Amino acid sequence: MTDASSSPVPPVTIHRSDYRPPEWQVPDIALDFALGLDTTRVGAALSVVRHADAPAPLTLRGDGLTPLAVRVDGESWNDWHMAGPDLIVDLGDRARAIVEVDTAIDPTANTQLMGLYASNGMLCTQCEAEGFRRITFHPDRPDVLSRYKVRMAGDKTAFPILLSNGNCVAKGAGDDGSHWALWEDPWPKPSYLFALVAGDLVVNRDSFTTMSGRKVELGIWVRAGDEGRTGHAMQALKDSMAWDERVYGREYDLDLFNIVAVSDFNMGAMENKGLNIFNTRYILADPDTATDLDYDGVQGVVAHEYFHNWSGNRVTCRDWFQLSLKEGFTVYRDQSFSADMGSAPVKRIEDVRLLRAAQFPEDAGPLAHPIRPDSYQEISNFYTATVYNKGAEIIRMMATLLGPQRFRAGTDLYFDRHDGEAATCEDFVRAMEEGGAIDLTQFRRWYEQAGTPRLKLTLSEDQGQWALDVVQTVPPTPGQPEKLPMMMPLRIAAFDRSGGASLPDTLVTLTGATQRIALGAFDGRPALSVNRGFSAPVIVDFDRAQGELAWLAAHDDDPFARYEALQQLMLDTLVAAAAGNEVDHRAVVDAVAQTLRGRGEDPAFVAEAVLLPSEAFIGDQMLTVDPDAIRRERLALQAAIGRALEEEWRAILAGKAPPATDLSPHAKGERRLRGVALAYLAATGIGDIPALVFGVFSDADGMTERQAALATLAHGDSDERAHALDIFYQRYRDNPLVLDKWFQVQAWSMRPDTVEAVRQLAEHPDFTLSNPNRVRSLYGAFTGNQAAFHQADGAGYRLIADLVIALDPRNPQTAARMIPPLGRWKRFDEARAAMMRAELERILAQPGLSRDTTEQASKSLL
Ligand code: 0A1
Ligand code: ZN
Repeated sequence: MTDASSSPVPPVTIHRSDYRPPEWQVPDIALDFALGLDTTRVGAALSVVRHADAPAPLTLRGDGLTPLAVRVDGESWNDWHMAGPDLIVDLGDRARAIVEVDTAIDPTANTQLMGLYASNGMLCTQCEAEGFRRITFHPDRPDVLSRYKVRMAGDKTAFPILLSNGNCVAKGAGDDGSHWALWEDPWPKPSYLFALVAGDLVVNRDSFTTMSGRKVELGIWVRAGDEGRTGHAMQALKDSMAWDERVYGREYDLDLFNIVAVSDFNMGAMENKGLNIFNTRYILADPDTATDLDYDGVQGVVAHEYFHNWSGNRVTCRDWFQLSLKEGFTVYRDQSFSADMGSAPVKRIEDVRLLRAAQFPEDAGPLAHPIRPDSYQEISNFYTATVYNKGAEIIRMMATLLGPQRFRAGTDLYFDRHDGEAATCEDFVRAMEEGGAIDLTQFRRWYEQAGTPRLKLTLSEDQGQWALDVVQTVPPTPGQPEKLPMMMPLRIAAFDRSGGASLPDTLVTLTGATQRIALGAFDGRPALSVNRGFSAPVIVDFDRAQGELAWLAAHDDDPFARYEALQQLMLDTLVAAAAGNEVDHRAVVDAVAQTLRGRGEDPAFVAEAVLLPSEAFIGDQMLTVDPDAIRRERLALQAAIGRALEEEWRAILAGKAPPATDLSPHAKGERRLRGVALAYLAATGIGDIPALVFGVFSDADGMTERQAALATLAHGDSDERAHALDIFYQRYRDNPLVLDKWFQVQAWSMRPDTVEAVRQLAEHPDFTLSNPNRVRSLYGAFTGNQAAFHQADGAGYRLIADLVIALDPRNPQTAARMIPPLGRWKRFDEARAAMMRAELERILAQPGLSRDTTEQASKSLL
């Protein structure tokens, strides 16, 4: 079934420069819900106050709604009309009024999962960014903040649990089997933070006492049977609450904090005030069903949503162009939290890997935009890696430039000055400038300019004194042909390879298009460690001396820089090989062997460091991406490392895996390394390996090992592969999150028939377009499988375009998110580029295409 409630609206471009303050504010709002899965009646009473000097009509945004009754100050009212989907109420020269509007909605027909929708028999909401207008007419812009009173009534059997934001202040029952609850949220909030949940849920309860001694009741609500898998999320929540007090001085501000997990959800989770709603994927975890990465995901997302209570809710965004104000800052906060809770270098490696995998390609393609965009057609398309992850890097750079104390002074000033307000990115930067006593005039360009800066480095020597010359360029991006140099912190060090004095870790502030950095005296060319800790989100071009990368991989005192050196060594080898050059694998093999020696101490770091760069990242280094050559050469290098170090890999696997219940960083690291060992051994094609991998699969006492072994087998064509997939399916067919993994490992497969396999999996009885997790587990994994998606006959492109066309009428947000991989056509050969463009055009030719998909597909063709 498709979502008929909202008809396609022709794309209109909204510009940041057009911002005007609201003419009407809504200080108070009372909502009355008569809940039903097919029909929910909504009565809204908005107390409105005019802020415009002269009389102005009241514009209430709607999406697929019909006003059933309109009253003003208690009287039936006729002075209203519809302007497209919106309701315009003429209030004459009134300066304030109570405006009541009744509507009715059908949550079951809401397949977009925006507004109020039904999921598994329960009702829940998703309002960010513009979903509230699918529930009732409202200004629905983040600079209109209201105090909410919510009354909800419904059948007690169908909806035993009734939740909304704030505190439950009254409840009761009717004599017809219904019951009701009244919720009040004392904190004024924008409509995108409104939430309501009604359903049959069970709770894991706990409590947290804040730094001022207030006791907060915590509840994690899930479907019966899932409560045993909420412990990790609860611990993450309590850890987050304590961390935000300790690190940012921020205390929680209600007596209640609820989280509800739902299985149908477009994104990861949502920070609704006092009532976070989560994708089950980021709440439920136990060792039998969740991998260590899943555990980390739960911890990171619980923290992210909790941290939004200050960076997002207490201080919100003035308009959606400011999205990175809350998202970039909150990602930076959750990254810092996870680093504190586990291994900081490993966390940094993971964050940088994600940035390079998701954000760098975005910044280099047709959908590139600054972290504070200048225009959009559909805001849902701007929940991007740029706004989130590059946004976090921008905050991190300010933290680096200021140092911890001054950064904290800046954030204190920001929170104090803007508490209760809808703020801008400019407000944040100004607080950093004043609190941190720094001039960030030039730094503001990070908010304005898209594109990943490139630093071209050269070393020079004059009478034994060495210097580093840096040339900075920022590439042109759509609408921004010319760029100015950015201000950025660059951490460097230089080592004398023969053991002489070195230049220790040094922070340089780059500002110029060209800049010379004195390194001091060295006997010969020093080994340069640059962009340590990834201090700036840039691409570095630097011709290394023979053996320099291998030396740094072994000796650099910054773990991130050691990781980078080994990755660069691998990349150089792979890019040369994919371009058709003869390469020698020995340097990489030796460096991997050397790194493996540290595995006893820090297996997690070693596992990250010896992992080969992804196929996509190798492609990013090439003028024209050659997916087949990349696959071939990467497998060849993997096999070479597998064979040369066969004994080491076997030794890693011969040891006993730590118990799956041991979630210490060391145990997680050991499991990660075992997974890497499986992949290296499997690449060798040695005869007994499938049996060995199958043994790991069968003996596994938890999902980390089980999934790693299954994913490894899924690349091959052994009997063990089919057997393991079957066992896994039979065991977990009733667990949707684990079944997602079953689809995912097959879509990731390096087998040559993966396009066809994915097409067939889409016909599987357990596949459905209604569940975004399932769609992502099959098709999202597939687009990440470079050689399969870019199969030379274009079948992969067709598969994704067919999906977009089928999914768009039902869930435009999720459909539009599948388009960016097709937009990378400029990076591929002419034949592939033409086929990718043709699929984008075929999508655009569909009648009634959503605004989401239209914007992404049309921009992707430019
Ligand atoms: N603010 C949320 C992200 C989010 C955005 C839109 C959504 O609509 C489906 C849902 C969630 C976050 O950053 O976690
Ligand atoms: Zn967020």
